[in-house]
Amino acid sequence: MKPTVNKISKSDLKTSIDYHLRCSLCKETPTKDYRDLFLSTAFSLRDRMAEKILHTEQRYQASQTKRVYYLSLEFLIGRLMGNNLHNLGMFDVCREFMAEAGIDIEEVREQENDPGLGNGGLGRLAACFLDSMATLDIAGFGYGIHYEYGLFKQEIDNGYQREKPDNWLADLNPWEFKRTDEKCIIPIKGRIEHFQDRDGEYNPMWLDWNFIVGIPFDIPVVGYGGKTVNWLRLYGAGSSADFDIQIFNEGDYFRAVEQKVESETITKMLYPLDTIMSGRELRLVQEYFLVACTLKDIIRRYMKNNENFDRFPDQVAIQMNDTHPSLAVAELMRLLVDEYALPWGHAWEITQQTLAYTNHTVLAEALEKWPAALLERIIPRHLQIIYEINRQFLEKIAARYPNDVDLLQRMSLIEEGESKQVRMAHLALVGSHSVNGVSSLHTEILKQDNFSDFYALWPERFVNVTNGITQRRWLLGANPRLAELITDTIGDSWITDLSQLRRLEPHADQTVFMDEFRDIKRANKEDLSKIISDTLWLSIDPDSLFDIHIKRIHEYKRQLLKIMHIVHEYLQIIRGEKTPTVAKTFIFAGKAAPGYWVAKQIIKLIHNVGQVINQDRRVRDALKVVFLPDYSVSLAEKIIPAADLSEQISMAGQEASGTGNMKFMLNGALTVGTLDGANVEMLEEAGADNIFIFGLKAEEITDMIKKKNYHPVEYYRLFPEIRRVLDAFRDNTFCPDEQGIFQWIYHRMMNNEDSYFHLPDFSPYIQVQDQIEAEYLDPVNWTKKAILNVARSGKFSSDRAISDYNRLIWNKNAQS
Ligand code: 26V
Repeated sequence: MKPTVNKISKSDLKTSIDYHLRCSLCKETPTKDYRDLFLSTAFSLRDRMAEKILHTEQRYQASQTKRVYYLSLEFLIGRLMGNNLHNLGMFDVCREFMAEAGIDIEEVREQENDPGLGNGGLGRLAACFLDSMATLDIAGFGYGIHYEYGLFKQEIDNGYQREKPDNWLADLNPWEFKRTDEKCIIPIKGRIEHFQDRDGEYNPMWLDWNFIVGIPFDIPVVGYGGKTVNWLRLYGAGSSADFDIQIFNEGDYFRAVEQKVESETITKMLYPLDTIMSGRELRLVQEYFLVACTLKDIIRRYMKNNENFDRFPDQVAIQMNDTHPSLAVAELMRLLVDEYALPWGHAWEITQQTLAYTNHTVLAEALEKWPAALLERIIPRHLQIIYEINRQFLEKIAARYPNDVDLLQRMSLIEEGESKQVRMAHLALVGSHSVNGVSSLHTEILKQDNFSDFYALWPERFVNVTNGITQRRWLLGANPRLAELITDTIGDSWITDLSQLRRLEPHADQTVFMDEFRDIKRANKEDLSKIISDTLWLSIDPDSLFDIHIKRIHEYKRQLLKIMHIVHEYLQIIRGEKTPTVAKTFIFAGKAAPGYWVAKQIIKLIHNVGQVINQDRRVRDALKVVFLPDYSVSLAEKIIPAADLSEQISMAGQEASGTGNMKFMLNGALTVGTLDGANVEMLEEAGADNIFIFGLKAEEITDMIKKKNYHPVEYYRLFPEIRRVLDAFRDNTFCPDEQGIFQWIYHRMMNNEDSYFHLPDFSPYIQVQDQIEAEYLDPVNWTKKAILNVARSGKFSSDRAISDYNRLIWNKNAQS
């Protein structure tokens, strides 16, 4: 599909940009001010997208298309200018227009804030899915929160992470439409009055509630080719002017202002993934607020064409991105039963048929539970509904498996204990017709382990949809050199059908193609070296092997294993045990949750190891360690195209899928990884010769945990290379001026505490790294493998993932 629909001439674009410079920004034309140019270009694109939103809507209306609503507390959309230009088919025209005025479009793109409305993989996945739904012409819409402050900005001070607020809206956001006319009112708090209706049926009333106002902000989402423009609707919280006036009239000025401030606080900031969320009342309110605003909006739209709810599941699919929006189960039931007076059973059928749930993690500490007492205070009616859902559910279980009290306790939506807790995953599972994991390994683990009782009950509900990424952002946008080479070689159909990349395979051993491919990688590495030298004043050799570990800092992702390997290499070289054959640059980036002590220590460790190694003349030409601060989507776009080696070394069984792994593969890096998440499928696609797999498998680890036969101390005794690295942490080798700060690592291992299995995987990791070094010495062989990785990455397009959702979940009962 070629983006011909939108052909725009340079002079039309100029007219539009000039118009916005003068009329929207009140600035003189022409201008060389990058910020003004960014804003006026964005406004020009928004004009076009607004028109297309209306056309798209007319089409959806005419065909009565089923609509998909993707509910997520996070959308990590990244900068939009480049992506919108590409998808509208206007990138080249815009670049030329700017070039003629002596302006580099990249400088203009740099002006855009990168909205950090997500923590990591889950939020970025949601953004890739929006791009794919629009490109596939699916009526799919994102619903999320208009946080005033995104994820904190990371600064580094003496190697320590410092968090700074991310006030991304301080400047104008040119993409969004604020739709005050579509604001909604959401009830909260209050009490339940236990009434009976005329027939003597229980009919509770939710009374004396306060209310919050939800104000939608719509951001257009344009599909490639520009035919379809959907939108992402983000709700900001405000208070009602009418309500304020009432209190004002009562003469209580301060209470009126307090009420306003309290409401607006709800969407102030995104919560960073932290250890315990259940104490954070405001987070629960955010989850409820999103769900309540969204369902009101969905039903309002549905009711335009319908008189009752009979067609609701045929017209509406709601995907819950993890359990964060799982209160949708209770809220939809409340709306149907309390507000639209449907019988419970009918409402329940509709709810189940409409909702679907995606699980994104097996980490126990990440499974959401909320204290029942908190729910009772914030949303008393919902707690009642959850209890009723649970009562009916457990009744069925008891009938089917009599006398199994244990099972009832395990499956209950309520965890009994000192204080009752609501298990949100169980609520989502029971209230949906589908639950999916995000890679085949992850889905298997859900079936066999976390949700095995539910799998035994409803095997047909469990589906796998392996994650994917959009090639429009992660290749066409992020790696223009490689994109051009590919298009010159096989045409541009890969932009909307990534499986076409297979046609590169015959070129994988053709000298001319290989040389060009290698030159591109080298040019990308030069670009990244420049960024590193500009931000860190560190000079990097673009011919060194770029070995890259970028993602959230978490123990299960094992940045510590990577650092142990670096320390091992360093010690080997300075002790004369190894003559380095390949110069290596180790690049890290990632944020640690503000309350996660170990993760923050790991950042400090990376910096200190870097400081020692980068200053040591003995390894000057062999090793460099770099930590790029403030990881973000736009930084990832610059780092990934420059990678030779992609580190995906999580403890097996812990990384649900990973999506960074796919981005590296698509950009011609080789992967070193454990058999975890989607790495398993990357191995299947790439072939064992083209990926470096090492380490324990998920079931081996489970087995060791079950048998309690893993003792880190034994590894310390048995393996000199482990001993040496751990002793270096104990002996302050990397903190001569800050004595003792890394001893916790040594002590943990000596205490037999290594929950993430660093030590059993250490020797295999070193071995595979030695193999990698040897293979990198043969550039022809390496380049061939890199090309094969690109050629075989087609499965990992989010277009494939969205087609899977569409077929297996959103249209399960449809004929197509
Ligand atoms: C949540 C929490 C909460 C508190 C403690 C620490 C912690 C650590 C991780 C999480 C994960 C939240 C869900 C999530 O982001 N999962 C990621 O989803 C991606 C998209 O499916 C997937 O590729 C990643 O493997 C998965 O970690």
